Amino acid sequence: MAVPVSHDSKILIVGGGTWACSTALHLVRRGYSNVTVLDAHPIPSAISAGNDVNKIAELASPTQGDDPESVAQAAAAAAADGWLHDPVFSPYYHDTGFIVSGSSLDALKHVIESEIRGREQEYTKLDSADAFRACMPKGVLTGEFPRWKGWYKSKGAGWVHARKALVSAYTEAKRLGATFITGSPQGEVVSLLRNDGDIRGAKTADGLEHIAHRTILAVGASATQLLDFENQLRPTAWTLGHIKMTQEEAQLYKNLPVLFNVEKGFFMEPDEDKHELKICDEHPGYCNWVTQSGSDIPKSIPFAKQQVPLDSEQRIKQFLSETMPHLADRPLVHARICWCADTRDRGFLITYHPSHPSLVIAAGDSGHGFAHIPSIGGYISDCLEGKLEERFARQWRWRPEIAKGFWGKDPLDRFGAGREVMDLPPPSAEGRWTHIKRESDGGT
Ligand code: FSA
Repeated sequence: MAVPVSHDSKILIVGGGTWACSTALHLVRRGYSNVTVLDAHPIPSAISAGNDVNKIAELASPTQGDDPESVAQAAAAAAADGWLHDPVFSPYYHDTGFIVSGSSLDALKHVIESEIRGREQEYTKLDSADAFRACMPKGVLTGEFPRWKGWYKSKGAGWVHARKALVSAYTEAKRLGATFITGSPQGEVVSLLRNDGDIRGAKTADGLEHIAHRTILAVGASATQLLDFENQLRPTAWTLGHIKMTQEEAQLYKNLPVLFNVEKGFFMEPDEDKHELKICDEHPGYCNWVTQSGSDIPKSIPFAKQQVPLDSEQRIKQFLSETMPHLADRPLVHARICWCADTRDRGFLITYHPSHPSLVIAAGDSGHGFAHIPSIGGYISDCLEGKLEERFARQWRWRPEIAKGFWGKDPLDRFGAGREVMDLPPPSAEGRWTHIKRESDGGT
């Protein structure tokens, strides 16, 4: 056993993205006085999935159950509480409503089972193109919505300004005393410090060893590059593109509900600063498979790219042509891939490492981690203190037994793009990526 943790223990957080900043904030709020965050990029990091103009957020109410759905709902309820009541986060939540939809029978069945059943009274059914169009001001949804069926709720869900919420968590954590060492080489972790079977901190690219009582590994999809996760994590990339809107369009598009088709993609209102409309095409994700020596299971290795594969751009255009054809020919002014890390059951992985007693794992966002920024750091802090409620500890445990064999192609309940996890083109295969020119603005 590692020595018990106290408020003056040195806590090292490896990573400075969504979950790391949330954890730093929760720890300093609890009175920890020696919290250090390391990240290779200044915050908000250009490669953090959380560095984004918007993400979908849905409110949820608390529940006591200990089955996977109840645990996920209880965690979502804690996040909702933060979005509604924590001044660090509440300015960034926009309760504009949500449309969830699909086009094929399989996808619609999934939407009903996962989203609608038991909550029918919250939603209005959308059965025709006119019904979709009526959810937004005239002139926004001009498309034909071929074969689309959906459900609309006007409140209790919407979007969050991801980057602003991330920066807000960072700023408050820093104000309350957390130390952030960012940029390369000083913040770039090259390895965890192994000592006597335990992890005692991390080494940065400048050669410094940051020794700590506890190390929290919260580096999102990069986690498998620092530690063997026994096949539990699959780094997977999603894709987004922006188009430029005029001043008048930005006005017309204000406060729109989120429109999400689980097999085509989604959009939210244009961002208020640059008047850009972000569109994501929906699909089971892309991986970058690399064979590993000594293992017959390949590993997906993230790389950064401010472009998307051409087939993704095609799907973005297709989504626009079905919903807002007047925008379908507008060029993308920005695009990027954005990495998440799936677990086999899409539950989080928040636990002490089974054989390194001073190492806390905070991983496995599974594509729905951002919306938890107000609260996830509280659970990670509970884990650090050895008091994570039993039902969360069980669902989020170290669980290689469910991740045996190669599961890397499993779409994991996602739709779109033929329901296949796709291979990313190599970063240098220029002919297979968009060629969007934009001065790097450090953001997304
Ligand atoms: O349901 C949601 O919270 C939308 S998450 C956005 C998204 O792009 C997913 O649509 C995708 O399937 C993946 O999980 C990454 O995140």
